[in-house]
Amino acid sequence: MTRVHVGLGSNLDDPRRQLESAFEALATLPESVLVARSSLYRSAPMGPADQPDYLNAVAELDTQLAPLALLDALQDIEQAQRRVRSRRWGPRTLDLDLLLYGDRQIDLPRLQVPHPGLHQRCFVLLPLLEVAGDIEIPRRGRVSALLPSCGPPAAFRLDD
Ligand code: A4P
Ligand code: MG
Repeated sequence: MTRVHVGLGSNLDDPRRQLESAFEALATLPESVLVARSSLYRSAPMGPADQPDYLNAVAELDTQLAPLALLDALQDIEQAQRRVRSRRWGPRTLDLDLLLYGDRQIDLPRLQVPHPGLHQRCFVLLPLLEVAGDIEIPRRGRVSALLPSCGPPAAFRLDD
């Protein structure tokens, strides 16, 4: 088993419900166990401003799926929640990013791990800290060292 972290994001069609369904789907992934889920965090959009605020969260899983098989499974979940890919950084019902795959560094056309933007994004680092503690991000350092210089946008934890 390898411990992995998945970032969830949504800003369309009832984002809270989108993230709830995504957590349910992640809990049923083959050869995998959902270990922990973070709170939900709200933030203004990074990128084009003419779109709704986002909700983001992080899931922690143990998996025997290889990295590309896991990416396929994440994209199947996105499709099942009717994600329509339009412009880059545009609004979406569900975005699942493979943030970390153990301590592996992967640089394939379809998959870069750690996720390229992870270390700069408050809306990823805050929920990651909640589930993974002060984890080391390959090439980037510990979450606690990255948090002071993350964002904007700022991210705010929602009450449960
Ligand atoms: N891909 C490569 N590496 C990965 C990885 N580690 N995890 C490839 C997932 N996918 C990865 O992704 C494009 C391609 O990236 C995939 O086909 C996959 O093979 P996409 O999800 O179709 O495109 P995208 O998400 O629009 O682009 P990108 O650059 O991945 O954007 P991000 O980084 O996902 O950011 N603002 C707030 N507040 N909160 C957000 O969550 N998210 C985005 C999208 C923009 N603004 C946001 C937020
Ligand atoms: Mg993405």
